[in-house]
Amino acid sequence: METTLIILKPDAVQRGIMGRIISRFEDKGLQVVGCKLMQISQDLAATHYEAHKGKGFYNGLVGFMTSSPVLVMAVRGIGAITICRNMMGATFGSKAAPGTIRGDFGVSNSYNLIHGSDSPEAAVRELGLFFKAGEVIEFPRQGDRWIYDSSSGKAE
Ligand code: IDP
Ligand code: MG
Repeated sequence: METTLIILKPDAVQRGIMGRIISRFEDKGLQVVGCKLMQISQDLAATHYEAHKGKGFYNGLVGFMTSSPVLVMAVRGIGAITICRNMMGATFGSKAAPGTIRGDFGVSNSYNLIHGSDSPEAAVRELGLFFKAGEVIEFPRQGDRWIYDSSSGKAE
């Protein structure tokens, strides 16, 4: 089981498409185990995106992410990190494939609707940046019996 950090960026919140994006993850069988609307501070945006510091788009990125509230989510499932990245699509809305979130909902390369952790290490780090202890709740889901095949003793 993996838990990944998803951020619905200011454009997704302002455009009123949070529900449709969340539904895609729920429809897939992933579980939302943390969720809150928040205004990202300059410091938090800088820490979150520190790997991009110095790049041409960095100042614009930090400005965008702090310009209006975001919805942060912890999303859980077997292979959730890769599954979510694939569902998000390529970074640029102009290039993202149809069927992906970025491919279906946007055309912009910087206003690309969604962030998702790109590795297990990044997920742990980023979940720790955005959620306090107790804000991510790993609760059993009734429907998991029909989401995963556990007949071999191991959910898959
Ligand atoms: P990712 O979000 O698909 O992981 P990254 O390369 O990690 O993509 O870039 C982080 C974010 O920075 C992107 O989601 C996008 O909002 C922005 N970004 C990346 N490259 C560019 C660019 O060339 N122009 C404008 N914005 C960019
Ligand atoms: Mg990235």
